[in-house]
Amino acid sequence: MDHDTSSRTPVTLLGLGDMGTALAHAWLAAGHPLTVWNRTPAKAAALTREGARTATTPAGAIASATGPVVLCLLDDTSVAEVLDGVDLSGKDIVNLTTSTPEQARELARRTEERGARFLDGGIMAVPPMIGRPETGGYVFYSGDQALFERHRATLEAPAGAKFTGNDPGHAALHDVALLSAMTGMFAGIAHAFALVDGEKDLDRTAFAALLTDWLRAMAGSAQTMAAQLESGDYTEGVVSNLAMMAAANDTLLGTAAGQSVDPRLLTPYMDLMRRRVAQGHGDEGLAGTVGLLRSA
Ligand code: FVH
Repeated sequence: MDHDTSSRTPVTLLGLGDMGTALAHAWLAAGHPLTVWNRTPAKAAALTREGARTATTPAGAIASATGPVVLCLLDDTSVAEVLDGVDLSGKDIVNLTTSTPEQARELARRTEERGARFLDGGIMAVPPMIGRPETGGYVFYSGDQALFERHRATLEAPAGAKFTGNDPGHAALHDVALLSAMTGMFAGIAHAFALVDGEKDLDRTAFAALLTDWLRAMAGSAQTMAAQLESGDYTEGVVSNLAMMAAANDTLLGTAAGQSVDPRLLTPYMDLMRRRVAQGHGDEGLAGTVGLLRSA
């Protein structure tokens, strides 16, 4: 790379797992001077050959940091262990470790008490998407907005950056909300494949293409639900009403039984739909199930 590294903000990165290593390569490729630390030092070897400086302790790495100190560790417990007893005063801490909103808020409080500025991040990408803008990977950030703006260009080197607000828990909340929706989608996909799996003359690859197109077409229902939740009118824009969908669930369950498929991934949500219909809201869409979940 022929970047002028003297003009790029130096980055300090703690954690060289799969994601940390991908981030490290991206910052080096973009010409940022990089200091790395990892609990298992061998993981830094290749990066050192590419020009990264290696620190032997988290305290040493952070003490010499003049730009963002990025943590990309396994979990909140490992972050606490790595930062334990380290002087954070005047440092810019950016935590990209997956956490709950409460963990992020608590970490913000603890690091700011120790004199640091704090940003939390939630990575919406897998390692091969890092450093490749065409894949659409990005990171949610929340916390100190001035800190985000100061380091925005540096943070955008590995992946896009979306600031979600001053509440340090909001990046994690966005991250976990999207991952939760993804988990539900994976459950639906597993159920769909289970239905067709026993059929000898059914082409799974062709079926996957149909499934993908259908899920893509249905994903727009999130916008309809958002509009209904905003207005409080859950009948607004309804094209498929809840009473009809709840009745159709019997067909879904009957088919599962006929195909010898356990319906357990579907029935909890079907129960919510049935409860909402029983409350007299069969003319609505699905927005009413949100309130039922919140009062669970
Ligand atoms: N990889 C992915 O697909 C996802 C994509 C979305 C975001 N996640 C989150 O990113 C964080 C790091 O994930 P990772 O893929 O790098 O995870 P690992 O490869 O398992 O590496 C874990 C690193 O954490 C270090 N570590 C673990 N425990 C401790 C500890 N007690 N003290 C110090 N360091 C610790 C570990 O060190 P070592 O095992 O190499 O010595 C790795 O550097 C994570 O929050 C994902 O949820 C990734």
